[in-house]
Amino acid sequence: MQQLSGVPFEPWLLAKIQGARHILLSTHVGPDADGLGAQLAFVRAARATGRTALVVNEDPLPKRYAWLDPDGDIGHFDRDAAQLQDADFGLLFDTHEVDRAGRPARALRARGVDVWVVDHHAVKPELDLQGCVATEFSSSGELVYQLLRSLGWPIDAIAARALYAAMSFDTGSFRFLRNQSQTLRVAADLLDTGFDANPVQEALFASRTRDETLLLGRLLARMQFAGGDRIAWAAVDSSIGDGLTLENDAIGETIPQFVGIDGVLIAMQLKPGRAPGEWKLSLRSKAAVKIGAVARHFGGGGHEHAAGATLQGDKDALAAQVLAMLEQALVDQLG
Ligand SMILES: [Mn+2]
Repeated sequence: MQQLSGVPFEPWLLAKIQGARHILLSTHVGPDADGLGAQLAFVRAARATGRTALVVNEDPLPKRYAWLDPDGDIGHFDRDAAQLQDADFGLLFDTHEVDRAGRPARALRARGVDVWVVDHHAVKPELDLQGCVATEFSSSGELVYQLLRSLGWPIDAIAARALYAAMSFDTGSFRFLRNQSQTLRVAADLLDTGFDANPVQEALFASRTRDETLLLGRLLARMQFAGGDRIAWAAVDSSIGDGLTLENDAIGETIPQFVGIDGVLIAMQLKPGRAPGEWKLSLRSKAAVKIGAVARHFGGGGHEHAAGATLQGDKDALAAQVLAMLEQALVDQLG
């Protein structure tokens, strides 16, 4: 049975967090600046109140986010599984799917420890969840800001920088605001703690590596158009990265270049998943079209304008199937 709070947070949610002594945080596989920034801020704040708070994610901290974590607080399962031992409460940030969080959340549940969620993605109704899911929030960073304020826990300059990075990442440098002015007020409050926002913006948005840039060139060369040039797409196997040194989901980082084309309303990428025969579908759309339902049709999720799914089968057949659905979505929504 789901028990989910919105914001303002229900007293039972705040009491549950206040009552925990050893909190273990985790986020989705392929961690991003939103989930990681939210984790770092929460960990610092929890420790300042005398609690033990640790982060153990499925995946290691990506190198490009090392600057976010000056004290080395972000752990990962293969190195830090022993840290799970003392946890009396687990919190999943930036996802509400235990399957997307990998082994840390599963290990806690297997021990009978409660694992609750703090997320801003549209929730899957069939899942048994407790915690907070608030889709009106720009980012998990903004949601965790509100959570820390409601708990009365402190946000120092390092935590504020992490939350600011989380918000900036998920809003594409404060462009995708869901028309909530509150997002900018939170960012302003965070900036007032005194950190320098310029290096944050550069690290997030002006830091593409040489090999990532070469990958982008290869992807743009493979890009095709469909739906009367309103869909830009590419379906690639792992050879796209041959000879390049790339981190997890370097392909996914290029999707804004697809949807950023004038006249294109939907971007679609199909790329190798983690297991053999598995493909990762990524979808983005401009405001005029929603693509969340297409991702959900394939068992995935996300937002209405940024969503994804994991597929099994033949790459080209899957791409054709997805494209047919996207073209239908254009007809259904735009006529
Ligand atoms: Mn997020």
